[in-house]
Amino acid sequence: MFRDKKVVVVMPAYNAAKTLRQTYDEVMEQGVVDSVIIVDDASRDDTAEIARELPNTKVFTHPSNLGYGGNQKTCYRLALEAGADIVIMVHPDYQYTPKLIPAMASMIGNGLYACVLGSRILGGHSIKGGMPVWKYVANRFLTFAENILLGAKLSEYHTGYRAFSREILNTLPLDQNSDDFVFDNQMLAQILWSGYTIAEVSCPTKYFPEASSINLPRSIKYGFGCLATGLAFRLAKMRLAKSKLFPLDKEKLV
Ligand SMILES: Nc1nc2c(ncn2[C@@H]2O[C@H](COP(=O)(O)OP(=O)(O)OP(=O)(O)O)[C@@H](O)[C@H]2O)c(=O)[nH]1
Ligand SMILES: [Mg+2]
Repeated sequence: MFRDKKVVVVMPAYNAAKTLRQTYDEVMEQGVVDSVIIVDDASRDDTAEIARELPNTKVFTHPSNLGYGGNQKTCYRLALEAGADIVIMVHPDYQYTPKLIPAMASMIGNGLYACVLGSRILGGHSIKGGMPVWKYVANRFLTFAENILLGAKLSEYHTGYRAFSREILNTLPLDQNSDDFVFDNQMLAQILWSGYTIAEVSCPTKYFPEASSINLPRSIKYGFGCLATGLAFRLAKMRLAKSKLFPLDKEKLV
């Protein structure tokens, strides 16, 4: 709990057996998390079996692999059903330290922000932490392009460490988004479309052999998806094209 608010951590999991327990243990050590929801996207390893052994944890298994975005849709639906006031997504591959959970929960719980990101770029140590140089360069380029297209000023759009208020999850048309990795990007664009301010905290980066890491072909697809999202947003703002992702009745004019 943060004050009287229920804090739920969601973990979209796919072949995360090697790192799931360690991530879970550190999440619970923070002392503010009421329960964990793990959605297993038809993993080929023991992710679901390990998840079922964890206390205070709801495990949901997709019958077939839907993808990272499809997984998150289930995560947020279940978190709302569980009565969460503050929802924090932590990847079960132990790349993001759970030690930031209390800080992120308080920024949402105090009513200051409806969305907080753990940024790997802000601290300036992402390459030292093992982020491949090509990922760093792609991240910086896409972030630059998206800041222009979306009219925002974020240090990165590609982190998987995110906290949300209940209200924002109820507001966004998440079902319209992709089931693939670009879901993450579409969600941030929808948050900006709805007029919310996105907060960032710096987060150390960790890359190690057991961690899951998106490969080059999927990264390229993701990169083009991000640019397409930014363009769709800008065209919708200029009233030049309609987009289901960015409905006019949810637009906040500022
Ligand atoms: N549901 C689903 N989840 C996936 C899939 N691939 C990866 N994941 C999960 O999504 C999370 C992020 O995937 P990663 O491959 O680590 O991608 P990333 O963290 O955005 O990129 P890196 O910075 O390179 O690690 C991990 O926790 C995986 O368990 C998939 O095909 N389906
Ligand atoms: Mg990863």
